[in-house]
Amino acid sequence: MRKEVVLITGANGEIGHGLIKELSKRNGIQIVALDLKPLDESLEACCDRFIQGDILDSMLLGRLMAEYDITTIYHLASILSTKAEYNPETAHKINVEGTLNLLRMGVELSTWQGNSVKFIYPSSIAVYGIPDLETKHKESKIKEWMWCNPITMYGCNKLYCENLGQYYTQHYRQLAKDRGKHSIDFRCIRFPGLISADTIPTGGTSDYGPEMLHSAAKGEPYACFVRPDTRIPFMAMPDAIKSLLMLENAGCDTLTRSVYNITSFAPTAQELYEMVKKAYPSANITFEVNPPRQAIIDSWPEDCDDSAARNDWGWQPDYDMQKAFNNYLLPSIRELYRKTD
Ligand code: AKB
Repeated sequence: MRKEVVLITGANGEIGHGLIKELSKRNGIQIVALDLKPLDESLEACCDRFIQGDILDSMLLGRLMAEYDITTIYHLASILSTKAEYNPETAHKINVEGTLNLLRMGVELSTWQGNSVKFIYPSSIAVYGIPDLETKHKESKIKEWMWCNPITMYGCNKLYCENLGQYYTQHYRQLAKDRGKHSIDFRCIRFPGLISADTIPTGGTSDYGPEMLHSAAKGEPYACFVRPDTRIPFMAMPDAIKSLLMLENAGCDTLTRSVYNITSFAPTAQELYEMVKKAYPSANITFEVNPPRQAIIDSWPEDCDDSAARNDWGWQPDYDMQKAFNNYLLPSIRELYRKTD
């Protein structure tokens, strides 16, 4: 009897940490985790199996298919927006070819298993590319179909993979006579910048939010690389994890689309600074604008319209900015750095 499992790629990343901890609390869910780097110790007990390997390794994916009934794939592995700009072709390989491998794997598994494998994919506000600040201020709550003209390799990759996910769900091998009955069930969330109390992101452009907070907590100086008036949406990690699980559990007939915006709070960098200073009055935070990174952030929306997610699967964040800082980030971060002292 093949074991039913949930596959999580990019297990060591920020979302992976939160998702694995949350999923492992649910009865009867066995997790197979995959990452290029060795699994963080704190996650070991939560996973049924960890495989150190590459999503570009089709032999490895083939072996996983032979061994397990994979009911859901959370494909989290990717190279984020800033890092991707240093080596765009490598980012393309990992973000697009890696995703393609997993989509294909999902379709093959669905055919064998006679059931659609759920493919849960985190996309990003990086898919948007707003042409100028005037438009950014005017279109303050952007809908899913607006301004999809990304200016980063990461944003291009995410937007394209959203389309691939829909293609593999609805039209894969549409002219073939032996087209299988079952394909994947692709579901995607466009995330804002995420702030976690447990991990510090690497390689993103929204990282100034979490970096400002974690540096202050560690007593280290921090130079914020965007202007104080810069505004994009952010979200506390528990809400991001909640949204993935909600979308995964939503009934097919309630979903009117496969790609959803979600949002919770949208502070300026100055407002973030003030929250951090309130918690850590001696924090040494300055603003030193990095023009290319500023341009990336300026191309992302001030906030998103998440009414489709609210209407279709009841999305609602638990944390506004005050609650995110007071009830989640500050208590957990204080605990984290006390432990590492
Ligand atoms: C990044 O900054 O690249 C990510 C994102 C907004 O998707 N955090």
